[in-house]
Amino acid sequence: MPTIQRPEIQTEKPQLKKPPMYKVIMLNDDYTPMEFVVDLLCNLFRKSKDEASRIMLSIHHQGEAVCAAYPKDIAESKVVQVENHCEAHGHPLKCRIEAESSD
Ligand code: TYC
Repeated sequence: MPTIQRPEIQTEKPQLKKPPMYKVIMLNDDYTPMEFVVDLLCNLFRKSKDEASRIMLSIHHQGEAVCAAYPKDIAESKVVQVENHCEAHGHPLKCRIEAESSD
């Protein structure tokens, strides 16, 4: 009788690595209207009006605040979208990205 080789069954879950995340940090300035920043946070970062107002005030008082974190390519494209939108409306608002600590 030939012996049948059973295929090996994988019992452990494959360890999929999460991509490194990058924070999008928005900076304060003296010119961009508060309402414009709140609308931007709602539309580009999908924040509720309450959360957007909280983040906007935090930027206004602390100088900067984290809006969200994404994989690097998405974070970079958010910065471009924010800055293009602001430039198109004549506002100087800037943002930058920063790698999230991995622990
Ligand atoms: N400081 C601005 C003002 O007083 C409001 C503001 C908030 C601007 C957040 C930029 O990222 C910003 N109109």
